[in-house]
Amino acid sequence: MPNATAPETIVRAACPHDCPDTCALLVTVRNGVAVSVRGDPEHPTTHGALCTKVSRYTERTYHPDRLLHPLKRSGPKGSGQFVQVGWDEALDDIAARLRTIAARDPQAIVPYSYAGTMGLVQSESVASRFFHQLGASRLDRTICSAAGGAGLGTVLGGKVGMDVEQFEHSRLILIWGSNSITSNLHFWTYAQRAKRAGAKLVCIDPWRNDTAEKCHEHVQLRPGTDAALAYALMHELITHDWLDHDYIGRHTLGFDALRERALQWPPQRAASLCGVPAEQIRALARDYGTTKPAAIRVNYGLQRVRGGGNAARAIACLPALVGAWRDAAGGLLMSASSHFAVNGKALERPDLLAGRMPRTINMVTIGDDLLRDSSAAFGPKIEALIVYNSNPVAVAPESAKVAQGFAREDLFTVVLEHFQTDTADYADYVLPATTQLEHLDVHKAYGHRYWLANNPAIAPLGEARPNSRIFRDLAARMGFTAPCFAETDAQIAAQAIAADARNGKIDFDTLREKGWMKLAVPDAPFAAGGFPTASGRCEFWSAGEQAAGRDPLPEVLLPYECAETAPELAARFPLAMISPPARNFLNSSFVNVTSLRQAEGEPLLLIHADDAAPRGIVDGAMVRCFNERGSYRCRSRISDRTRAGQVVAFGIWWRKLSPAGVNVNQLTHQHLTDLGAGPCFYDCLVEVAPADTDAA
Ligand SMILES: Nc1nc2c(c(=O)[nH]1)N[C@H]1C(S)=C(S)[C@@H](COP(=O)(O)OP(=O)(O)OC[C@H]3O[C@@H](n4cnc5c(=O)[nH]c(N)nc54)[C@H](O)[C@@H]3O)O[C@H]1N2
Ligand SMILES: Nc1nc2c(c(=O)[nH]1)N[C@H]1C(S)=C(S)[C@@H](COP(=O)(O)OP(=O)(O)OC[C@H]3O[C@@H](n4cnc5c(=O)[nH]c(N)nc54)[C@H](O)[C@@H]3O)O[C@H]1N2
Ligand SMILES: [Mo]
Repeated sequence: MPNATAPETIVRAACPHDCPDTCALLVTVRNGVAVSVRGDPEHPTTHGALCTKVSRYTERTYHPDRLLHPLKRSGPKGSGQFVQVGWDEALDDIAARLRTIAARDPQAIVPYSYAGTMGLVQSESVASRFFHQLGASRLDRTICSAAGGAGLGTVLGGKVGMDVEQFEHSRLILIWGSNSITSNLHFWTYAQRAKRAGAKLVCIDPWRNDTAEKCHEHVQLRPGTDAALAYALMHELITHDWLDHDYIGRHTLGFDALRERALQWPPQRAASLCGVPAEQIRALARDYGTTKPAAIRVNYGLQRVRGGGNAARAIACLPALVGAWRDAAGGLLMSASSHFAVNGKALERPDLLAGRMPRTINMVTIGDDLLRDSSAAFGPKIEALIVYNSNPVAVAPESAKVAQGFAREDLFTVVLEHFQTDTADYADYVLPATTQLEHLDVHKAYGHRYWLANNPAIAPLGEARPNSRIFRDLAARMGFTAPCFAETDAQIAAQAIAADARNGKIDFDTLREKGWMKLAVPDAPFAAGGFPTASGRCEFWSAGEQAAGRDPLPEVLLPYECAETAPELAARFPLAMISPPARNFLNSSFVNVTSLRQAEGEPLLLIHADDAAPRGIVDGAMVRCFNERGSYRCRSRISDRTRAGQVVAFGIWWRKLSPAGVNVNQLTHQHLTDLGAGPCFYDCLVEVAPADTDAA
């Protein structure tokens, strides 16, 4: 037990989680024990406040289920039976197995990682160097934001946009495809300040989420119809001449072509597709066209459908039409990450490939890909998977296939983890990783403009090691002698911050001391154009898209699974299901933290009374939610917060902590988005029945 009178130290740290807010943390340490984690009151966007999840970070760190020793599988795949082994035994054996596979074809080895930590050191630095040197398959890390990022990139030239701190001065804020109170809490603070100062807040979302409840208006559109809505808004801006002709003339490309396309979308046409009254679209366009400054906070919720990339494109055209970028409190924010100058080449060392061009596996289709044999088109069968910073068995789509793939007896799987997740259950070796309190890192953000340092606050628990060290140790056993494998975490962190005007005078040593430092990016970065596109303009019309054989203008593409595109499927599975994040979880992280799981209760399905009644579903009943891909069980909540014809299933539960041992991804599919090859989690038709009947 910590001695309550021992002196305390305060360590500056950063929240590692995949969230736009990337908070600055102050960790209080007494006798080598982290006793509390607080938000830094001095850091503007954190302003001393943490979400319910990270304020419980010590509960997660000292959780009795933390993995503290390397484990080796002792039962059948997926059984979760393991025996404790020493690090040397584990690493020697893993290296031997990888060497044998690599001797045949290193592409049979696949890394699988995402953003369990967003730290640049503990994510893709030593790990990438290791896989590059090995010549392993590359991974396309598409599972979250690929479609939206690609769509935004065609119009603005990258993940660039407003400074979140400026939203408090906006007069109109459209919160589009985002439940900010759940997933972007620190933005909401600025939106609330704007609201108190008289701004109007509008939420554009298929269900009346917590954020919509607190906005002045809710535009409740059908999932996957955002591009049509954006075009109808453009139609109104054009026909009423609520345009900034000067800005359009100087700083945009392709207005005439966009205009022609937009005129095909009168509000009544979009209204029937979006399921929104035409009058509401007209009024929204009037607000947007006549209020200055007007800001859009668009998040990734709307790009998890077939047309997600083009939806982001269409929305990204709006600010330039009305000249909103002229004002720091106008424009749009999806992700700000391209404002940071990160030295990716130094971190990841793609030069270690030395001319080899290994194939790329898309992380969204890992289910199918694990079940493929060698072929000329695919390359070698996947023989080994090294998983870190991700829980694919829970988070990847069509999980029956993912689990089937992971269950292959001939697949060699290593999982670096904090906890025995659904994925770790399928490992041959589970390696205990350190948490953010135990390792060093450096962070950029995607929802604000500060670099942050993460100083280690405590010693690693048990035998846990940082990802960086685990890959270094493996590299040594593989005989990789490049000097970059000898670099320390602090050296790597220092390399991450590129020498670039955008980073100002930031260096890692100063950053470690101060905790956080702001980029040198202007408040209104595009007031006079200067977009990072090929033309330097906001590109309504994209030569790059045309050259790629796609529509040079934003396109309206309906979901793979909806009545218009798949009528036979819709007759059998008539309900559109979306599966947005639960407030107390961060993707599948924190599901095993008891206090947070208790707050969340159990897997819930919102269903409208008009859908529940004919199916004999009563409020609070267990229901079976199913389609051709599978079935899962959850608790029904009859609610007018969703619309008839649409159910909302909150994610992402651990399968083994859910009724029937599966989660919502049992129902989702592996089709890819129009741009960016991303997932279509919210493009999914299902049927729902009371759990005790077997009608299918
Ligand atoms: N508490 C919590 N915070 C999180 C996360 C979490 O799991 N929990 N996840 C983190 C991650 S990984 C990310 S990527 C970020 C962003 O997180 P996002 O996944 O974008 O999460 P939300 O902000 O909830 O946005 C999803 C919203 O989009 C809506 N939506 C679904 N389909 C459509 C559509 O077709 N059109 C429109 N307009 N809206 C649609 C959903 O109803 C939901 O309200 O948040 C991060 N923050
Ligand atoms: N149905 C449905 N599915 C979804 C989504 C949805 O909205 N609906 N959202 C999607 C989105 S936006 C995303 S981003 C993905 C997220 O998918 P993932 O990136 O897989 O995120 P998590 O589920 O949080 O899993 C991260 C894992 O990394 C581990 N971890 C954290 N830090 C470290 C570390 O330092 N070292 C090691 N070795 N491990 C660490 C955590 O313990 C955790 O188990 O899920 C996607 N899946
Ligand atoms: Mo995400």
